[in-house]
Amino acid sequence: MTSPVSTFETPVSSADPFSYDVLEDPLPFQAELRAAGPVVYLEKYDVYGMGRYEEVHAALTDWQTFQSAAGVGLSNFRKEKPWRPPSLLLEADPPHHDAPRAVLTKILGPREIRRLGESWAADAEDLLDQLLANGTEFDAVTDLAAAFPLRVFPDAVGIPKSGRQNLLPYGDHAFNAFGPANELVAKGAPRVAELSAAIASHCARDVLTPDGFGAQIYAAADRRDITEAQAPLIVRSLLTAGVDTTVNGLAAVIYAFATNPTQWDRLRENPGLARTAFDEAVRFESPVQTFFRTTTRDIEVGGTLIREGQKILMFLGSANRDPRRWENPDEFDLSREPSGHVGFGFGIHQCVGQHIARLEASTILTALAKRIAAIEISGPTRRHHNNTLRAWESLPVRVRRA
Ligand code: OVM
Repeated sequence: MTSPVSTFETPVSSADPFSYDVLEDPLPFQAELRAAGPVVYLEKYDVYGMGRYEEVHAALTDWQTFQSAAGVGLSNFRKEKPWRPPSLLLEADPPHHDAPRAVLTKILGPREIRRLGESWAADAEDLLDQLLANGTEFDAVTDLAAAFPLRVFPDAVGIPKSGRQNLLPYGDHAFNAFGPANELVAKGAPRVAELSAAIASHCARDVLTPDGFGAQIYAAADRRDITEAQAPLIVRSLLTAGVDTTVNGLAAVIYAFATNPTQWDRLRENPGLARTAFDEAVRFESPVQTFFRTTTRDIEVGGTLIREGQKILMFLGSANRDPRRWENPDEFDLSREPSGHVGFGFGIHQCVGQHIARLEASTILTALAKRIAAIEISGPTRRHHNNTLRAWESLPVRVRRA
């Protein structure tokens, strides 16, 4: 008998990962993807998909083979003009990537941002005072998950007070733009010029407060760590990547607690679990569901030969629920060790703002855990559809005071 080495055929899927049904609930599609194989050809978009942890993790780690500079969306920057000047971090590879990355790594480092914790704790208390003064029912998306980041993050960057209403719509479009040119992108198109101009106006040296991340980025330009021309684009990265992500990360953790009350009891008994809870929610919901890479050479993955120049869709949310890697992946469980999840990516591009995100989340969760004995969903929940984000439009909740 001959060994059947040449009979392997890459599984093919005709599914659309950016369709209404998948965006409404991606879990059934992700399970099919993982079951089909380590690499699946997604014929609708002529891309390869990876839904299992092992391959997603390996691709994220191998930046030499799986490049970012051709864009981390479906659009191939080698062939198509990007909708905006590419990000100097997200859409770049070494060596160009490294100076901007080093600057942000320092500014957003765990020690560097510690000073923000105290004032953010006061902001969290104040927000909850106002919220609970109006009663015990509210929308956990608008009134909490969006309200808190919008209260603390733009000030931390140091942008002007006016124009902040553009941050969420701009981020929503930026994350849609990583996907195909579907109706979600079309819906955002009419405002692109206006929103891009508004965001760019917040990135200029002279509008930024002297104490924020923005000013620190310009200080790095003054030291020649980066060029003066790079500085505004690095500020833009903070404003693009730092708002919708944390809003949906907070919404994810609040939803997870509202639907898992015994886990809320655990957090209340041990508020030191706030950071773990946030990371577990990032694993569980994966606010950033997907990113693409582009191959720089022919490579074999799981028996499939992928040609140079192919787009690869990495399903971070699917990897984070892969039963090959996680015990009971569909359970939100504070006793788990969630580190190793790929919800912040992995490797050289791993979320540079993750310490900020954890600080925002742990601050608001700690304040909530002190005052709130129970959280429950009090009405119909609504997803917000986005080509990249797993997002919420509305989470009506009722809370019981401690
Ligand atoms: C950026 C950026 C980084 C991460 C995510 C992201 C829109 C953007 O550098 O602009 O999503």
